[in-house]
Amino acid sequence: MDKTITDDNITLVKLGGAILTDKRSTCTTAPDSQWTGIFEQVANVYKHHNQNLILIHGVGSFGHPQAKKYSVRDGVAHDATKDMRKGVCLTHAAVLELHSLVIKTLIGMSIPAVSVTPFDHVVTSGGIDATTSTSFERMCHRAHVLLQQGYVPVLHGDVVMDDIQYCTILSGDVIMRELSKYIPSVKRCVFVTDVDGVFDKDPKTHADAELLTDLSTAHQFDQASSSSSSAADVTGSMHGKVKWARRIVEDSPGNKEVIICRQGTKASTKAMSGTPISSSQRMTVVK
Ligand code: IP8
Repeated sequence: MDKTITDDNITLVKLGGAILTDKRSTCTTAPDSQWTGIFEQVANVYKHHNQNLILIHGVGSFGHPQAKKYSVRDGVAHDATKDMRKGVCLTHAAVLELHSLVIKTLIGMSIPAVSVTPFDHVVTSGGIDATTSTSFERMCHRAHVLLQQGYVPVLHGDVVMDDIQYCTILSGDVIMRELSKYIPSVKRCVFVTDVDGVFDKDPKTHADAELLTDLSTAHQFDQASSSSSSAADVTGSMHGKVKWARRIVEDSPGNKEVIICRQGTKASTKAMSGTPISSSQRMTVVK
């Protein structure tokens, strides 16, 4: 588990909930072969490339269904009749169940993975969009220090307490943005998901959907055709990813590469390993 850690070559990788879990049911992981394949790919990148990784994972069916049922994202702002405390407990418990499996799998592959749980570090003020980066500093600092000590910090989407609306949902996509702001030397942020990148239409329902290999932050989507998900998802699925990917680029124009790619592909290995990206890769680079 020895590795020299410097602040160069830090890559942030978010493993989406759609690849780690079966989003059609509740608290169900992806099939074993897919699960193992995802972490073997990460482990190979960690062991064979000079990258210092901070991992973030989405929660899929371990958190979204519970958060949806109790309207945890809106807290008491919209539904004072729901038992918010129960919603917080059930959502956090489900998230931690998945998180524990992730950590154990990584350690089993000799990756020095340690947990940084947002619930313990972040308190928002009036939901995510109204909250300033100051609220995320403790969490980001903790992850950065652990990285410098030679660990692979692992964060995850979570429920967090909110000092105005009682609670809200913090997506791993937002965590990616906050970490990249807090650690200016981060050069690359990679969203690993179940599609090759961002398409002009939803590729799961439109056979003629085209991959957008370069996505400008100014690109306008056709809302009607670019989203579809029957599964519970309280953080916006691909739209959420694109929103926060754009913010990462806009925070630091020209300084960070933001890539959206599919798990298990050559493209995602290149993206995670810091290899220069060529235009022939099947992925989306947000610019
Ligand atoms: O799956 C959502 O995180 P994400 C967190 O990264 C919860 O969007 C608890 C729904």
